[in-house]
Amino acid sequence: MKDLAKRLIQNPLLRPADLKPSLTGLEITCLLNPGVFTFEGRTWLLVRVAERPAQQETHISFPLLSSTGIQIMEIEVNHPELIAIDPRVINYKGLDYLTTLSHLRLLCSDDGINFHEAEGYPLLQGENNQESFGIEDCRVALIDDLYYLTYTAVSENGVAVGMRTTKDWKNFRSEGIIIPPHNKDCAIFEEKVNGKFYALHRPSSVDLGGNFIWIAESPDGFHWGKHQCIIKTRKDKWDSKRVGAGAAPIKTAKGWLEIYHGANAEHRYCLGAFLMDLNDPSKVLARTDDPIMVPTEDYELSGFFGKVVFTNGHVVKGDELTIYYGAADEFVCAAQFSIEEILSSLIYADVT
Ligand code: MAN
Repeated sequence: MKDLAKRLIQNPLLRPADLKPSLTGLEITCLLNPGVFTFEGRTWLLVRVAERPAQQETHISFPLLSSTGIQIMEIEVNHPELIAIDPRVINYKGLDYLTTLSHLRLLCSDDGINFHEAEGYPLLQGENNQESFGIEDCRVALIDDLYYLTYTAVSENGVAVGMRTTKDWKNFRSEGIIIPPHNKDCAIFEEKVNGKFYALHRPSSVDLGGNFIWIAESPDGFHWGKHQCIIKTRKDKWDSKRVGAGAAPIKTAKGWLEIYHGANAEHRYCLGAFLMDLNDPSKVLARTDDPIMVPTEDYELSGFFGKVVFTNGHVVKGDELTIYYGAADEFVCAAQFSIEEILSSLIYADVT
């Protein structure tokens, strides 16, 4: 299927071998799903780095954070109580675990293409028992002079939205879990609307409801309420199984434009877009019928988890939208779009 993305010829911009593991004994398995922001005139990525020990044929092993540091869990591949059918998650003795432990790493660039690790900036790791399986897929929103980081905080208690704030990327304040499990894909609008903060997020219910996008309001950016479901999965389409917001919505004359991911039952992740009312973002005005980006390149089709394009960060310059995205859950890539072209592909009817 044709899509609207102009992929950079330099893709993949980053591969696991490009960075050093955070600890001796671990390997970087995946670099993926970066948050993106501009700071001191440069483009920055907050890359998700997923690590685990080198795997042996006889055992599955992965790191966990505990109060005493990183511990390695090792399970025999033939263990009768092990279910290992998804490369990302396993079930052992009835409990779910992730196969890698993720932290977030800061990389910067003068041209938006060549990124290097910035010296003197910390890496961001899970900090407490709500983050013991790692922190993932961080969105960055700049409001006034404060950066709001919203990320997926994973632990045995579930998958939740954690928040940290910073002004200088050296000192961070933990704001704790702002939305409890099961929830992820939280993107805060970078401007208040009628004096209120707004955020998109994605609760999941296994038995009733679905993996739908919701919107919430807040008086201060930390306490969220008035939740409403605004975008649902669509039967038999590319986004039939789950949908989730990308980065902060883009303000256009026609409304707030959101790039989102959608997956089908075969776990193929594509990107689409929808448009929210400028004065009341809980009103969805339009949505793309077809995806605007589909995994088609080799680096998107095969990797740690193939057939995935997943974005949670971008840079806007006039009509040019550069999205940074995780490809096949293993590489960091970039692609450019025309915002006008995305707006023209929206359908103004039957949007949920
Ligand atoms: C989930 C998350 C993402 C990941 C996709 C595709 O939505 O774990 O981090 O990129 O699945 O595997």
